[in-house]
Order: sequence, then structure tokens, then C-alpha cells
Amino acid sequence: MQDTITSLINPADLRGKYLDNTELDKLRKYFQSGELRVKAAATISENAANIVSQAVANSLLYGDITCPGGNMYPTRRYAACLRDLTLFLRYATYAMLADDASVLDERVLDGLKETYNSLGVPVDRTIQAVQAMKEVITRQVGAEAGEQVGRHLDHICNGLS
Ligand code: CYC
Repeated sequence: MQDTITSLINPADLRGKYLDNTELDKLRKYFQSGELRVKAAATISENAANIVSQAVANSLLYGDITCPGGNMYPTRRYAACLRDLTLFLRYATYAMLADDASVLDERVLDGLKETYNSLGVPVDRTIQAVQAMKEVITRQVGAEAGEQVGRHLDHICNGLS
């Protein structure tokens, strides 16, 4: 896992150079947005279960998916779906704090699409639920912080499609 600091300093070290102005500017933006990202992470962690259940209610419930034959039926699969969204939210929050998506590539997306395809988990409906999570989060943390975490939830969607 990397963060903005290591992703800038490691290559500079390999070159044996100080950070240039563009790199320093990226670091400045990272530090300036730090308080916003930490505050958003606190709100998300306090409300994680609620964010997931609201997103599921807004995107997946009241349709065929929870009925016999649907991928969220029976309760075991329903629970797996809630668990997956909970994992997506926690890892996207880590990525937001680090301002770096590598944790998602390494711990979430590696092999996930193949797993979903082999189990018949519908990727389009998963993406719909992740997008619904973005909306719920933005209502709770505001547009600016919502955008910061939303970028990483989009990264998960892109990795699945
Ligand atoms: C299953 N989700 C799985 C499985 C994995 C993950 C590995 C197969 C093993 C299991 O059932 O536990 C995901 N595991 C992860 C992730 C990590 C991990 C992301 C990273 C840390 O360790 N079905 C739907 C919805 C969607 C859904 C649209 C929820 C948004 O219809 C999810 N995932 C879902 C379901 C299963 C699953 C229902 C069980 C499928 C089955 O067993 O038939």
C-alpha cells in the first residue's frame, strides 16, 4: 500500500533528487485537504452500517434480486452483499485517507471481477449499489469530501467493469 507521500518520495529517492515544484505542489494539496479527509473518515466510520443499508434500500431492494433466483437470495447471499459493500466502503475510506488507490488494487480488486463472474454476482447491480453509496455519503459529509471518497468508489466500479 502506498500513500501520496511515499508515491512521491520513493521515485525521487531512486533518482537521487529533491522533489520538484510539481511534486511539492501535490504534497501541499495533500496536506491542505488532510483535515477534510480525516473528518470525513470519522463520519463514515461512525455511520458505516447506516450508509450501506441506505444504499442497498435505494438501489437493490424491492426488486427481483432478493427473490428466489436472484443473487441476493437467500439470506446468506444477502449478507454477503452487505459485507462486500461494507468492505468497499472501508477500503475506499483508507484510499481517501492515503489519497492513493493502490490499497484498492492490492486488497479489493485483485481477482474480484473473476470471483463475481464465477459466482454469478451481477456486476452492473454491484456498481449501482456503489453509486448509491456515493450519494448517501455525500449527503452526510458534504460535496467536497464526498467527491474525495467518491473517486475511490468509482475506482472500484472501474475495476469491476
Ligand atoms: C461473494 N464476495 C463474494 C466472495 C468474495 C467477495 C471473495 C466469494 C466468497 C464468499 O462468498 O465469501 C468479496 N472478499 C470480497 C472482497 C474482499 C474479500 C471485496 C476484499 C477484502 O475478501 N450480490 C448481489 C449484489 C452484490 C452481491 C449486487 C452486493 C453489492 O446480487 C454480492 N458477493 C455477493 C454475493 C456473494 C458474494 C451475493 C455470494 C455469492 C454466492 O456464494 O453465490
